[in-house]
Amino acid sequence: MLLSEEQEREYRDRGFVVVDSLFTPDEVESLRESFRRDGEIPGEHRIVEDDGRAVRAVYASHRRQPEFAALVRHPAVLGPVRRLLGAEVYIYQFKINAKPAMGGGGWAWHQDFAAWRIADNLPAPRLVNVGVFLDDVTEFNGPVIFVPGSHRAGLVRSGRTQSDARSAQHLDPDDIALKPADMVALAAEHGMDSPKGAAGSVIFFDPEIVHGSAPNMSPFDRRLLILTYNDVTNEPRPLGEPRPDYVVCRDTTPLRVLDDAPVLAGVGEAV
Ligand code: HL5
Ligand code: SIN
Ligand code: MN
Repeated sequence: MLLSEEQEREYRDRGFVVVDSLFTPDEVESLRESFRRDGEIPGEHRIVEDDGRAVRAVYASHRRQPEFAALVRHPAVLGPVRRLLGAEVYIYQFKINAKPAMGGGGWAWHQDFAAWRIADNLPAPRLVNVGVFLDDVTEFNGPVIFVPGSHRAGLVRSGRTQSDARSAQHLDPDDIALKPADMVALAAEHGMDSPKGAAGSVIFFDPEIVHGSAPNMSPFDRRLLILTYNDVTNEPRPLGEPRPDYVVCRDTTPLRVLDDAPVLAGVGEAV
């Protein structure tokens, strides 16, 4: 399974492309169930909102839940990613941003590669992000907003922009947030776009595209799963202690496509 030429062109030009309803409602339900199970497991990999209670994000679920282990090797995801990068790939990061109804927090304007360069000394932006909608995404529940084409100019800022880390476990977009003046200029040049769609839709997006999202004040959850694949030859070269394996996976073994359906029904192995 691959993207069409037009979809591939859109990814390169605009920095993201949406594939509607790539996964069926049954597959989505299986992933949600898996997330419910995984969300119960305490540990550092589970990041909470500032109130100390609601779950903000959960990392590395593909290490604990077979459905997610299968998802990372799903042909509809891994096929396009390998093609976009023209390389063998492994999972650099796996996270689910929970953004629950009635108060799930927002994510500041940022570029992902800035975080990975600062925190992991990652050599190049040779990655592809894959966002999987676990809920219907609408204008109400805090969709991700992209600045189309902003990936083409590289990093806007390369250092931390906030000195107090918001999270002890990972770099929060707050720590590398773009400045208001950056956003004024970027929006004037490129405009903005926020893909909406049914649960099961997927966004492929560039590691250097500027993006962020507002809090979720709606009564609808907005769970977003994000898989980040890295070119196996682009290993991080941490200057100090490497970050925990649940934030930045160390296993760089090239992923092989699982070719049998139903791959999301729990037949995968941990990766
Ligand atoms: N939380 C990630 C990390 O690597 C970085 C963010 O959206 C990706 C900016 O710590
Ligand atoms: C992100 O940048 O990782 C996430 C944005 C979001 O979940 O809205
Ligand atoms: Mn991001």
